Amino acid sequence: MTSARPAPTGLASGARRVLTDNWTGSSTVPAPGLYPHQWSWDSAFIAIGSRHISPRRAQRELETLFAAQWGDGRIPHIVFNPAVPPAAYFPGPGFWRSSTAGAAAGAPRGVETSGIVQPPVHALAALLVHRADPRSSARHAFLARAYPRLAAWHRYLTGARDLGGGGLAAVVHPWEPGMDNSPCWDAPLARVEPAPPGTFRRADLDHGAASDRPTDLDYGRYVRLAADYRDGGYADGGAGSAFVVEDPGVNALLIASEHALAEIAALVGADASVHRDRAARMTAALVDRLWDPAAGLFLCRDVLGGGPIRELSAAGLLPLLVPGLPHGIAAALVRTARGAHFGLGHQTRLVPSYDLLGPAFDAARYWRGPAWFNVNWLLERGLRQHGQAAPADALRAAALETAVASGFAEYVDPYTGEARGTRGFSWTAALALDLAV
Ligand code: 2M8
Repeated sequence: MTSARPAPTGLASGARRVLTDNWTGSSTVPAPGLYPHQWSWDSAFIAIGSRHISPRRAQRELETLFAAQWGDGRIPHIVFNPAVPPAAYFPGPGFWRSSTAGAAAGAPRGVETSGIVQPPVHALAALLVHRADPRSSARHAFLARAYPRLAAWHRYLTGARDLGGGGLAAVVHPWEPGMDNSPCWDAPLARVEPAPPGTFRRADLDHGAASDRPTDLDYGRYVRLAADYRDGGYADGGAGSAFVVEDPGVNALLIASEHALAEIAALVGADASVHRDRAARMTAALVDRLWDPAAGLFLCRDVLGGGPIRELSAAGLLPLLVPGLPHGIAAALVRTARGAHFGLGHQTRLVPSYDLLGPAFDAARYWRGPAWFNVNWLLERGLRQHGQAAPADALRAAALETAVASGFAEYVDPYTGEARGTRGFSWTAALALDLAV
């Protein structure tokens, strides 16, 4: 229990219903229709919530994802369900062709996956799932089996993905940081020649309003980047990649997860100091490379373009989650969150994904302004960690009310809380449940 105010009526039963309806027997879809497979960071957030319903089910959620890990350590961003018709989602297994195109990178043979990754929230999720029921966790050797998977995952991100050479993990596709059409990607994406419109069919528009989704031009560029990565055998570090970005959200989650991995290591009798040392080194690199004192925010860095991307994204607030963040920087982040760009606690119901005053702000369009529940859950946790109990309590109450009132929407208008995107969205339900208990 994090605050005295009770959760809104119907929250727990509604959230449980969403998570039960979206459970396939081995994992949970983000939402039927729009997202009919297993997504990586969705499953981490879902496990954080479903541990309150069934710790064993939360363990299974993560184990199903880990079973699709590649030999080089990457955890793919989608694990495809073979029972779902190929045309139901684009790009599907026939596009990624992981088991053949990813063979050199160690893609598994028995399951089809995408070849890119998503933010590494998994060690944090695994630790929280373990804590929900340590006896069930021990009985199933959950942490003992998860630890080598998670260690290999972090080695991949800090090794092959240190494409900028400065000690941070880089992303090679806008889908990797999970904030698909963030205005932060506009400049680096402008260098990418889009795949011609007639060469693919957007299944997402069968389920979502075009005005809530990325544009066709965005999709053309997403397809080009993914196809080029695939055609290069999903190898990292070649000359071919046209999009290489260091994102503060991805790296903050990696550092927070590295701290969690240190705790997991201690629990399974492995060396925790490797993880603590790496977390400290990455925290220094994060501050050194991405902190912008004038903006009072962490900025993305365009590795190929050679400089900071001057767009203010909620990803730049996520380092609040980093335990060892210098005090002055944490205080500046709180000021920025409460200021005119993000409006925490006065102008907005929930923190928007992008700068309220930014030229590209759009309250309806996906990651270009709407508020997302995972981002707000992470910020609530970060605020609390840095001693900001009052704004954390207020954010928690707003998230709970908005989750129920919106029908557990995928995202909402940050000012009004009006539902956007799909409804009955799994991580909204899961994280609301986690905030409520
Ligand atoms: C969205 O991304 C997928 C591609 O990965 C899509 O638009 O089809 C993003 O919101 C991403 O963060 C999320 O994990 C995924 C599934 O919920 O949907």
